[in-house]
Order: sequence, then C-alpha cells, then structure tokens
Amino acid sequence: MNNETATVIATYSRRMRLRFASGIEVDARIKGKRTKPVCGDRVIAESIANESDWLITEIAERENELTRPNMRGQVEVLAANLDYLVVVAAAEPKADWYIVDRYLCAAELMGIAAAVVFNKIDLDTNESSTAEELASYARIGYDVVRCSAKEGFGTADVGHLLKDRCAIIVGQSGVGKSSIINHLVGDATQRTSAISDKTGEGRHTTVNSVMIPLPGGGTVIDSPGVRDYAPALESSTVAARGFREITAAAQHCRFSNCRHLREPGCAVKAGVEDATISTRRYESYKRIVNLTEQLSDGRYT
Ligand SMILES: Nc1nc2c(ncn2[C@@H]2O[C@H](COP(=O)(O)OP(=O)(O)O)[C@@H](O)[C@H]2O)c(=O)[nH]1
Ligand SMILES: [Mg+2]
Ligand SMILES: [Zn+2]
Repeated sequence: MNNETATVIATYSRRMRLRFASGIEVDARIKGKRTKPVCGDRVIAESIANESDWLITEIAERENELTRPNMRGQVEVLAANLDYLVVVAAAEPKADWYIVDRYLCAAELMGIAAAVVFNKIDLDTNESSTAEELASYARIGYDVVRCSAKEGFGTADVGHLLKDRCAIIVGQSGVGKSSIINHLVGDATQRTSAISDKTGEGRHTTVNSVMIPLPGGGTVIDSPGVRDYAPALESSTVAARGFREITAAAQHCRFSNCRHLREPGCAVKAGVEDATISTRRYESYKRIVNLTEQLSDGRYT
C-alpha cells in the first residue's frame, strides 16, 4: 500500500481531485462519511489496487477555514489553508457592499489579508459612489482594484496581488470571478478546468470549487457563485473582531465588554458620528450581530 500526502485541488460531491508534490494529479474517493475534505486541504491518500482512484484517509490539521452556516445552522467549510481573500463586486449585478463586508469579516477572523476588486467598470454608471465605497476600504487598509475583465483593464493588478499566495476569489454569482481568472491564466487548458465544466467522462457532474495555479506563482480557488454569504461565528461578540476599524476604536469604549450598540461612552458610535467610521460598515456590523443572534436562537429560516 502506498501512502502519500496531497492537496485537494477540486471538489465534486463526494469525489476529489488531488495534486501530489510531484505535480501529478489523480482522482480520489473519501474513506468514511465523516471526513469532509475541501479545496486547499492537505490530505493523506492511499492508492487502491487495480483502480485509478485513490482513497483519502485523513485530513491534515487546517491552518484556517472559510466557513458559513448552512440552512440547519451547522457550519459548512468552503475552503481551507488560505492566505488571501479577494472579494469581487461589480457594476452588474449591482454591487452589494454588505456582502463584501461579510466576506471581509470572515477574512479578518481567519487572520488573512484581503482585497476588494470592483469589476465591469466598462458598465459602471455610478462612478462617484463606487469610488467613495472603494476609498473607504482603502482607508482601512484593504487592497483595492478596479478592473474590467472584458476589456483586460486592471486584471494585471489583481494578478500582482495574487502572486505566490493561496487565495480564494469570492463574490456574488455573475460579478466576473471566473472571467478574471481566465484573463490571468489565459490558456486553453486552464479554461477547461474552470468551474462548471465537466471533466473527463462526465463522472464529475458539478464542480464545487477548483484550485487554479497561476502562471506567475501561487494559486487561486474559484467557486460557484452564491446569492448571499455570511460567516459562521461562534457568537455575536466575535463580530466586532471582523471589522478592523471597529476593533481599533473599541479600545477607547468606556466598557471593555461594550457591544457598540446602545452602550454609553461607546467610541465606535462616536467614530460613526464624526465619520471616521463608515456608517455603512457600522450597519454591516450590526446586521452580522443580529444574524448571528438569530442563528444561535434557531430563528434562522
Ligand atoms: N461588461 C462586462 N462583462 C463582464 C466583465 N467581466 C465578466 N463579464 C461577464 O459577466 C458574466 C459573468 O461572468 P463570470 O466570470 O461567469 O462571473 P462569476 O459568476 O463571478 O464567475 C459573463 O457573461 C461575463 O462575460 C466585465 O469586466 N465587463
Ligand atoms: Mg464563476
Ligand atoms: Zn463600544
């Protein structure tokens, strides 16, 4: 029997694609129902006699996980072992900055850097409000890029941010995530491995996510679009740590356990009033607090 470590580079429903350190890729099944590998996982796999499939027997401890709560309130892991998150918004479908904030909150709690990419600037009819939102992200230290995957403008800047990283690209369905990646890899063989394509003999029907190597070094995980996203938090008190400007201001709140909602002497609310903290970002924070409380009460439907 042959035991080797490998990285999960694509997930289908109960099947995976693995890449060994040698660069060789194989298909694999999972041993046991409890083991749930995701893209980015490092696993131990063994070869199976007379089969081309390998068997995943173990998942190595994860450095971090991108999670969300599923409909039953359980935590679903979307990807693991990331060091960068790119959240894409676009002119079309209309940018939902609350979703952007929820992804940035997740990145913050994972302890990884993140970028906000605004795509389809060729269609943007709201340039001044877009610029204002993007400036508020840049002010608090996020990387910001405006681009058009259609016209090839700005995509190289996204490429620079991704260099040598293990990144994930996220955002609403249709914002242009796959188009941006295709622009970066620009090679027919990579294109065919992009999301929603079938591989081989049609054994893999829907691809959940796929890790794509970048020509300049590094990888990026593409995943099918979601309509909405919220991070899975253990409790609503964790939410403040997902907002770096709120965490910074919170040091000056009168009460150390201030939740920045209705407490007196709250430095966060003072920051919103004097516009050093964005009203929208504060509203995002309150929405995540509410959502997390609803989830833990089982009131989520
Ligand atoms: N006008 C315009 N269309 C784009 C741009 N980028 C992507 N699209 C189109 O938007 C649609 C969704 O793109 P896709 O990459 O599949 O989005 P994803 O769901 O986020 O992966 C496709 O029809 C693309 O051709 C862009 O910069 N400008
Ligand atoms: Mg896509
Ligand atoms: Zn406070």
